[in-house]
Amino acid sequence: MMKKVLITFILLLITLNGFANTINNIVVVDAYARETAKGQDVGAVYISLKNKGNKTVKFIGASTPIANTAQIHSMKMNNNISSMKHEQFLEVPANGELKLLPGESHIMLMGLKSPLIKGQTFPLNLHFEGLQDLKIEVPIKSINVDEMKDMKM
Ligand SMILES: [Cu+2]
Repeated sequence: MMKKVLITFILLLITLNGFANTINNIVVVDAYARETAKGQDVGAVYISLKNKGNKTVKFIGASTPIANTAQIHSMKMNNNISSMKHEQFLEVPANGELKLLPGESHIMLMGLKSPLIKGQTFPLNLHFEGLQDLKIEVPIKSINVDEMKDMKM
């Protein structure tokens, strides 16, 4: 019985590793994009990056074949209006985590070549300073329309 549990556990670990997107000590814990409304040519990707190494890593941007550009944006509140700022990089702290969360930061996709449809995925290349790209598939989830409407550059 113990043996079976152990084997199951090992198999589970292998499976999890198979799905984890890891390169150079960087692990993508969670990534998703919001589906886009009709006629909308911008989108947002939210992501959590874990750094398993003991050196800070600079996340410097992303690219995808489905959009003309992808930029790292942070959001700030000013008089109840949220505005976005293009960041040249964000740091993934050593043995820490960088989270791009709704209302805080995101990877902005600009010039979308096709709408983002719930249930589909698209490829995204994550760029890190001095390191190899990390290629992931981003699942598309349904939107909270209000949040997107409030976005202003
Ligand atoms: Cu943005």
